[in-house]
Amino acid sequence: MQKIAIVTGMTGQDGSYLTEYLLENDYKVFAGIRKISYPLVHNPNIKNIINHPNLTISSMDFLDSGSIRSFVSYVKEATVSYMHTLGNKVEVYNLAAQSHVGESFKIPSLTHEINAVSVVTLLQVLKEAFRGNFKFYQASTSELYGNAATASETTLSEASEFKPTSPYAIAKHSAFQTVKHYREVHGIHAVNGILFNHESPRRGIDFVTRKITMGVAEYATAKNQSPIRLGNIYAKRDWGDARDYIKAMHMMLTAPHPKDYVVATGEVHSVKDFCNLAFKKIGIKLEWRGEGLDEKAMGGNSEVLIEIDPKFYRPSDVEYLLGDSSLIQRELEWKPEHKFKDLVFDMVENDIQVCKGK
Ligand code: NAP
Ligand code: F7E
Repeated sequence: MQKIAIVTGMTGQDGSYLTEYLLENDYKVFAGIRKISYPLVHNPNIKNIINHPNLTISSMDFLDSGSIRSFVSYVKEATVSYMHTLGNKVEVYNLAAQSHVGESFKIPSLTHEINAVSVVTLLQVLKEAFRGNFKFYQASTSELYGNAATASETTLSEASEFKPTSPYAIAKHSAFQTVKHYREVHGIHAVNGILFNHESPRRGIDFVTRKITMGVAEYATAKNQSPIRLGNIYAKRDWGDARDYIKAMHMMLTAPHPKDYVVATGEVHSVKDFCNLAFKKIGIKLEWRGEGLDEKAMGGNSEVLIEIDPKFYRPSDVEYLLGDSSLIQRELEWKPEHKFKDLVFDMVENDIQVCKGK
């Protein structure tokens, strides 16, 4: 029986790893991408798969509902012969989003359109095209909790309260409810993966982890010796490895019953911890001096390696996110394989190779 998957957001961090994983597992994958993405052949995330015979790439932009309709209709036509097999359902992984929380404060309407409204359109179009013959994974997020845990520093689970505090989180909260609606009212196998932060060498350059590892690599290769400028270095996150998290997405869609799960490591670190470890990889022990906007990290010969820049503060930030993923570990036997230190070192090493042009 041919397994079919639709992936949105294939050019991004998670979409590229997930598509690779599905192709390795004998899926035929249909990816909807926006053509304004920079030329696909130059996108390092997808260089391993771009010419794969089981991958079909089509144009689809969440800001154009007609393109969502055409894309789904194209996949329906292309897969109609496979769909006659009883029990064969298309697996849809909805990963496309305006995924930058800080940016969402500057472009709230666009963020809402892409992250919330498009999810309604996509689900409705899929329901019309495939009736009940599809399963739906929604890339939900720990940002839904907002600062629910900050004061008490508690662990967040499926039972914890959502208190979204950014336009990004508000839009993702709306999408979360939409998915629940299609599951409960229309009987679709539709699930929300409540994923805590996850990183990799393919992380977008504007997210704090990659910004730090690229800054360290530029320093190590003498490409750029100016200080890395950061915002809130006291924010704490439960950082996992994207290569573990995409497996959780697949497990959720192939599980017998649709359910929302938290995916997290259960370990928390501050942005400052991340900086210390990233510089340790190149043999530098940071020395922190000063407070507030004057806080700086110095290297061995007293040169400034990190500075604070209020430009990177957000109107409201989520200070503390630590997840409890015991439900998915118990019910679906998912577990995080990669350790935090290995992730940080891997990202620095990868960026050193990028800086050397390899
Ligand atoms: P990412 O690297 O930023 O990828 C986002 C993807 O969405 C890209 O392929 C991007 O395409 C696509 N996209 C953006 N706007 C679009 C539009 N208007 N129409 C169609 N596609 C569009 O994000 P990620 O880190 O892989 O995250 C994947 C998903 O998980 C996102 O929904 C994110 O919100 C969610 N999430 C991420 C994390 C995390 O820690 N990484 C945690 C929880 C949830 P272009 O290449 O054209 O820009
Ligand atoms: O920020 C602080 C910033 O942008 C992490 C997305 O994948 O995970 C991600 O959202 C923390 C925040 O990720 C800088 O204020 C300090 O407290 O790397 P980030 P995020 O906002 O946690 C969630 C789960 C998602 O769903 C999102 O899609 O780091 N921070 N200085 C900084 N952040 C950035 N970006 N840049 C700085 O210079």
